[in-house]
Amino acid sequence: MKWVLLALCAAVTLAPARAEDGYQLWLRYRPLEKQTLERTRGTGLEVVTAGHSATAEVTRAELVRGLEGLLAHKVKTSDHVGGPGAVLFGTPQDSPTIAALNLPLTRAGSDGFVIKSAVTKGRKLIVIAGNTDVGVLHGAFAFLRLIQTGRTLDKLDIVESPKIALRMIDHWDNLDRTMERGFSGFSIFNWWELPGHVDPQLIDYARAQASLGINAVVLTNPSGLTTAISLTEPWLKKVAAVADVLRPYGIKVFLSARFSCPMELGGLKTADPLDPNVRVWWKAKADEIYRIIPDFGGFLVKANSEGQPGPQDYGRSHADGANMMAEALQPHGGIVIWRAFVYSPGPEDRVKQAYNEFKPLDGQFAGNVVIQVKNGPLDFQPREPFSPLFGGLEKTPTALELQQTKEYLGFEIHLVYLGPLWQEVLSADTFAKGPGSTVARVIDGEVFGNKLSVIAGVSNIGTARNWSGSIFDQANWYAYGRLAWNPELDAKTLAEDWVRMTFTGNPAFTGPVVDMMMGSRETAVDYMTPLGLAHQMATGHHYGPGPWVNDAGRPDWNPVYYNNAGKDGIGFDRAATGSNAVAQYAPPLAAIFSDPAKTPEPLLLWFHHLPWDYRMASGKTLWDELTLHYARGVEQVAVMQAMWAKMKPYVDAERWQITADFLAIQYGDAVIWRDASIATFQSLSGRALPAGVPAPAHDLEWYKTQKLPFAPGNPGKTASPFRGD
Ligand code: GCW
Repeated sequence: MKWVLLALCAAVTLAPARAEDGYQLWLRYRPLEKQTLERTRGTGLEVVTAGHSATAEVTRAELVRGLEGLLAHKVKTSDHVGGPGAVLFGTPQDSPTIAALNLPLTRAGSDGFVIKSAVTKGRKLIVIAGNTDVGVLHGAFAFLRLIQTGRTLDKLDIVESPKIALRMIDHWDNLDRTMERGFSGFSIFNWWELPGHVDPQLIDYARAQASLGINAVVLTNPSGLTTAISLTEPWLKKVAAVADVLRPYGIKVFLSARFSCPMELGGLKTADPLDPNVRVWWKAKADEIYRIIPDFGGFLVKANSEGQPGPQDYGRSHADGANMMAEALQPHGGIVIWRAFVYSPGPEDRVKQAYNEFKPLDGQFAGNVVIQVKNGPLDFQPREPFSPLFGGLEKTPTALELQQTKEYLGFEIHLVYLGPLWQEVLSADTFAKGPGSTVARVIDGEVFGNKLSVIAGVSNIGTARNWSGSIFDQANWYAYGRLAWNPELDAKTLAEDWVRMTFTGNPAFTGPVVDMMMGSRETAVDYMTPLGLAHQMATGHHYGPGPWVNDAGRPDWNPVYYNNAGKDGIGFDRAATGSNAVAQYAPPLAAIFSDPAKTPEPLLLWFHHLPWDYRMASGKTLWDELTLHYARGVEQVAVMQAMWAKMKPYVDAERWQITADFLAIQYGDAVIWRDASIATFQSLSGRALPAGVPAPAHDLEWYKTQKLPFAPGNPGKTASPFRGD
């Protein structure tokens, strides 16, 4: 018995404590496959630096860790090139060897890098250089990525610098560690233990962010009292401890700030931005913050939006409010990121409201204010046109806000790769200054010559072992970060890189999996909101469908408001005959969007209310096309499942299983989306279903009675017809 027990213990200790659970993200550094390894022979034998900063130290550690893992050999470290096959990294200030190479460092800017194959004193080496230590760190991660993705390491000659200055991740994390719209556990910021103890996970977090070139994070939710409490001294000390961990990785911290802080924290009777005492309070607060965190980035502000306090409470404008905070931060070099996500009850089409509020203020904002705009004018839908504030604001820099956490795309459960959605937005032409004025070129400052350029992604990161709630949601974090660095990158290339780094480079795996990822967004659009429909999610938690929900009596927004379906047809008329939202776009686009025959079909019902028998490009009726889209969405999830089943031999058991399980849930959810939507619209259209579209499993009344009383991220919000009752 004793021996059996001992043998069992030995077996347990020999087996890795956890197999692949996703914790390593895309930084697994597993040995390269044999053939690729052969090609790298003689490379990366030694890591050399002359730099001694904290950033140089983490760069060295990462290079050693990466090269030892990938190349499966021991790596020496040194402060001078000792033999062939070295990787030398640093700035020209620290390294005379680098200075002597005359590298094109002016093109690398402050955050970018040069990677070059070189020869010094007859020895071949690879040089990773930058103008700053952080630029070099970005170069080191890019170099490791080249190896991880099987690129050849001969004759390297790469110069990169990011197109956007501030590449941010915004956490919607509360101080009690719940996360608004978070589906990956709890906040990774353990405020209770900070500043006394820093969880080592925070270092891995910083590594992952730096590997993408992320250089700023907002630690806190822009809604609720978190935005006041986090600005008190004890919390600022906790924030300082986080900032200390992130600093060597080139990442600055920002906080969300509540507009009414002078009242809640300062005991003032008002937060009126033109009141001198209020202005003094903010200045003193900014001084205090910078005493505790000298390189603090600034504030993210959600004001007069969804019940948050703001300048309009005092009859003042967004510009009055933003400028007052900007004035307090300005002496310290801080900025204000003011969100344009505003809408209020009333007769005006919700998607027009942000433009209506902000366009007249263009030109009134201080130089250190950026207006942060969600990609679409509504709210992170599976598909929307881009917000007309991009290109609409000409004198104020606009930041693009994207959402990684899939609030409206099936949470962590549904496999939806968002690269194609973001690429669609970034490459959309605003025509603001003629053709080619893409959203990407507006936000990187090129179109209007803005000094500040910002992109922000709402985080999907949490305490889940796999960080993002599912393995494939890591791809959304990854793709966002890479696009933030270069918004012109291609979503498919990013998917390929991610798959190779996260799983394997075996083409039998990468080919089908990348195809699955690339189609997954359109699949979700098909079973949730095809042909330009939007916000058909049940009010509150946003997971399941509720296309019949009208919430009569609420001056609010609900699925029926958006689908506008009736006996006569379906869709929201935003042409001149309706809300005329089309007029917020530049004339060439307004002309396209005004005409149903010219409007791209994926946006048709966003801009037009059309009869059920309207003829589509295919020659089929709108009704037939709509139902066929729902059916196709479900079919495609089945295709994804079947493909993933075949991938089992290439993936470790744990990561394969969670993905297979989630795909099975997604299939069931997609069926409900299809059937509940078809049952709703068929009750209005009275049309028969075309061949190939199955009849809903239940009648509409059944779907209406299904409830899910609790949805993660929004405890207490009710009414979904999903996954039991
Ligand atoms: O998408 C909506 C979410 C809210 C969120 C809001 C916003 C932070 O449902 O949970 O609040 O947007 O962006 O401010």
